[in-house]
Amino acid sequence: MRGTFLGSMPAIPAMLMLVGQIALGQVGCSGDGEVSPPAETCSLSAGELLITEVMANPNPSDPSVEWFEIYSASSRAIELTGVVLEAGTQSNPRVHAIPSVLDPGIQPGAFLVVGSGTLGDGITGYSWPKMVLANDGATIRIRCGQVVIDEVVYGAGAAGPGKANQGVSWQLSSSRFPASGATADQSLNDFSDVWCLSEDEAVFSQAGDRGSPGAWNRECPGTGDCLDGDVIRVPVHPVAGDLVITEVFANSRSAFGSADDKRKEWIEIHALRDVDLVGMVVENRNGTTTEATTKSYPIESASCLRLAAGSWGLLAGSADPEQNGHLPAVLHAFEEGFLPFYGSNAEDLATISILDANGNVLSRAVHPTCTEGASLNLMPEHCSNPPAAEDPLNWCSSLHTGSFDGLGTPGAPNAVCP
Ligand SMILES: [Ca+2]
Ligand SMILES: [Ca+2]
Ligand SMILES: [Ca+2]
Repeated sequence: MRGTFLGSMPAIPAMLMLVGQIALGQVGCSGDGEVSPPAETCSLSAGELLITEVMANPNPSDPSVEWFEIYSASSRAIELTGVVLEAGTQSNPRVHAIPSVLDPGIQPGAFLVVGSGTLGDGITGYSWPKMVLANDGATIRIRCGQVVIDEVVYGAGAAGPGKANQGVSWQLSSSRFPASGATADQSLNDFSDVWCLSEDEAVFSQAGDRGSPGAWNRECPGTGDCLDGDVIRVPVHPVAGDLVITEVFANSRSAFGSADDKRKEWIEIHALRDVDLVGMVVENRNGTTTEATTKSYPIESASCLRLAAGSWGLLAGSADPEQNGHLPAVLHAFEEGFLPFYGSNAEDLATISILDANGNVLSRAVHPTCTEGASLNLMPEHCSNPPAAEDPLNWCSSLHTGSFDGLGTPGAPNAVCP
């Protein structure tokens, strides 16, 4: 039956008994697919089921089987009787209620493909022959009564996945799947950056359609996901109060040469919670006002740049000890080097801010001018108190030796101020 229409075949309930087949035929819809509100009731919560893949424009040389994939993020086996499926534009959706006689159920962590035709061997599916997934875009929705379990709006200009490409599905990045049994937010698949066009080999179509119906998706590049060891995952972005800027080495002259060396300057950040620094921005300001000179350094990396709670991370102009003054391990080195401001005379203040991708300030240091070859060191008693770093009186010039070629405690707890 692979690759063939079965729309004229009778006895569809029997078809659905076939393991691993999407069957075609009448499954309780009538007319154009509109149904009355189901007599049978369901019991589901938002996010228990998620729409994870959409094939709206299959290759026409194959039977035009459109489908979408559902993943169960629930911790329980779910009965689908009475669940309402909608697909189509907001103004004219096709609506279908799953009757008890055809309820396929879905186990935790399992997939169910809802299709308008036959897919292929080994694919667990549910047939909704009247389903239409418009190529240009539409809303796919799963409802239980008036509760929206999940919905995805796709198409050109939509918030979610884009316009359908012929013969290629849109798939939610596997890195964005919640663990089975975890509480899922049905909005997690609402945005385009977590979807990508499938690059899977055909697993269901003789015409070479690409997708993974009923099987795990792959990881999408460019979703803002990051590498943590061998694992690609969603970064844990810090929020205000998670980070303290605890040390600044902004005046590398004298100790290392006659001018500041952009490879030898650094700042230290202390984390109060497990966070990732990828995607954040360091903003250095000469002075304390917005009118003053400002230079931004985006923290760009394939790595998550995890900074564990209680640890001290270095952001520097180089990761090479031979170049950076023999610093200990650097969490992130800026490709263009790094030159925090230090002020040209004793009255000058400088400001360093850690911003998130939207420009919100997560942490800020306002410090006095730096001595040549020595770091400015936030007093140890203030290193877990983010606002304290904004008071220049809480900083002192470090006298600590032995950690690198200058004076300071890079990557380690701060020294007591003299
Ligand atoms: Ca959604
Ligand atoms: Ca899939
Ligand atoms: Ca330190």
